[in-house]
Amino acid sequence: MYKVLIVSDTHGRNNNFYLTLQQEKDIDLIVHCGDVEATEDVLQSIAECPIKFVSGNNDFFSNLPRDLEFELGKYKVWVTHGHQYLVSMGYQNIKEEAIDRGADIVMFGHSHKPLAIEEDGLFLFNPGSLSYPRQEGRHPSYITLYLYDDGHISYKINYLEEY
Ligand SMILES: [Mn+2]
Repeated sequence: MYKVLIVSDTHGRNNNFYLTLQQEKDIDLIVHCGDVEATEDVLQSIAECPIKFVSGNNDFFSNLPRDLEFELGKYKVWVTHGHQYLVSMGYQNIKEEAIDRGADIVMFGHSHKPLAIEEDGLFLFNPGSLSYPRQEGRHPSYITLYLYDDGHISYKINYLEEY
């Protein structure tokens, strides 16, 4: 089994990322969907596995890539922050672009509201924000994604209860 932690929109406030790693063990890969605010070295120093980053709309002067594509088992993953696809208004634009790119999974952030759905053969994952959640209840959120040996995946939106 391969475990992926998806986080986003930490905005330089990294305590909840630390708390997340306290409660999630055996992570193989972390994906950060942007708005890192120049603390990628701090985040990487806390983690014991590689972190893939993309830049967000608040990552001024950042050298992080705007988009990333990689393979996760049989799945093609596309990661982007999401502001260029107006994800705060809905996920139709980013869904269409993901399908055009031939992606099986799109990971994004920006809205600070978690989402994990499968539609028309595409998985859409937005972990929400660990620092400034905006969904009802406003608990910091992240997604855990598991790739099993038989090739299928499962996923879950998780919330920090104490932070
Ligand atoms: Mn943000």
